[in-house]
Amino acid sequence: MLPPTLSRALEKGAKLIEGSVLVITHKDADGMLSYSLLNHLDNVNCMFLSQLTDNVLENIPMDFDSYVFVDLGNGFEKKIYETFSSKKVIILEHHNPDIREVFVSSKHLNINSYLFGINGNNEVSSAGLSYLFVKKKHPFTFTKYFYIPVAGAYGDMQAKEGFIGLNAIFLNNALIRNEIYIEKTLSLPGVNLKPLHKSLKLFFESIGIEVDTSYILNTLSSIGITPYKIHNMKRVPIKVKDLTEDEKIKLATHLAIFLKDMDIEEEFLFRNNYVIKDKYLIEEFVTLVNACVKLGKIKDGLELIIEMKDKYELYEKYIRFIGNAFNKAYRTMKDNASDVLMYVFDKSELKEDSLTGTVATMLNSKLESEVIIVGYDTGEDIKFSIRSKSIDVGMLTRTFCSKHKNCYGNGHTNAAGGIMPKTTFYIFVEYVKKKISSQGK
Ligand SMILES: [Mn+2]
Repeated sequence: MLPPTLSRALEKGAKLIEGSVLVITHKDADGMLSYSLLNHLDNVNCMFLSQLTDNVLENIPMDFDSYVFVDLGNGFEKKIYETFSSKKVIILEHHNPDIREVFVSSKHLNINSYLFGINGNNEVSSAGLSYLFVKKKHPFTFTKYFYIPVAGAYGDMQAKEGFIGLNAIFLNNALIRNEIYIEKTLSLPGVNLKPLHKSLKLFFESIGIEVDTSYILNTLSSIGITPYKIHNMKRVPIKVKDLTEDEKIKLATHLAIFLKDMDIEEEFLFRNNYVIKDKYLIEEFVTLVNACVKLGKIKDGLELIIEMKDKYELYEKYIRFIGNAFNKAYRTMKDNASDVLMYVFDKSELKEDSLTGTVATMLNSKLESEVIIVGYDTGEDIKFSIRSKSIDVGMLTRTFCSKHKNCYGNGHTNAAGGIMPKTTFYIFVEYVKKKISSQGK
């Protein structure tokens, strides 16, 4: 159930926003999903930011009637209010505010989930708040798109232990309306995004077995699966989605026998997966949304999210976009056993400052270390993303930023980020290391 206080605030917000609207959102999957919902308001323009700072705030165009800050704005409430004092402003946030202060006026509304007793770390995403907001604005016509807040929660890694709170309500509604169904699928990494032989290689690696590509290709042929197909007169590797039901059964049977011979539990082979609109597995949907927004392809993002158009080709592009940078960081970090690992890219190595988050998430899943920090050197500042498996890096980042000049940072328990002057950034890294070692890790 929606807390009545939140319901009233959303209602107030729906009445407040009018005329031309500028949506200012975060350049990640949850931010893009939020925009796809807020785009259902009338007369909407958008702006994607990888990080809000005083400077960025001052450069936001002033010629709109209303402003919606979504997935960002936490910590900037006062500043936003001062900058847009004559405008109508709503902040839709799920980042933990340090001060439980409401910052409200007749023109300014701060809808941060925490102010309404909702944990923004795992109970609701920005896409969730955006859904509820648009629903208040168009209560009778806005009846679909429950899958979008579900994807937003997944994108913000809120569903690691299942969907809870408002996220669970969105999921139930999506299931009831058949926007999402649960399917048992082969548990292969990168399923449908990577070539089948690569997925299989990663699968074997995940259970500690090194096999070479030719072995996998031969095995596939030997059980009657052709690992390549002809597409546009070219020979391209197949993906799991290209397999017929019959071939899937053949492959699953073969893998099951293989695992049995190796004394490995068969459960490894299948898992429950959420399928969105009969088309995308939730993880690939979110990856593709992320690819669209990071590549600056907002129109493709909307076509993907709202119309379920096929955007698989953008994944290849995205991988080329980040692949080299990821490999470089991974190579330098992989043999280092420290608790805190850091890599700072310069402008020639990483094409976009908003990619630090993606690279950090990828490194965090591949490396054992407690904390991963990935920076981007802008010349004066370091824009960074920080990931951890068990430490509240959001709190660490916010605490540090509140005590140091010209530092901006925000985040959730396992994922945070910000921007700092270079010298302060290295102090921050030491601060994180000290915090980790004092926890006896
Ligand atoms: Mn978010």
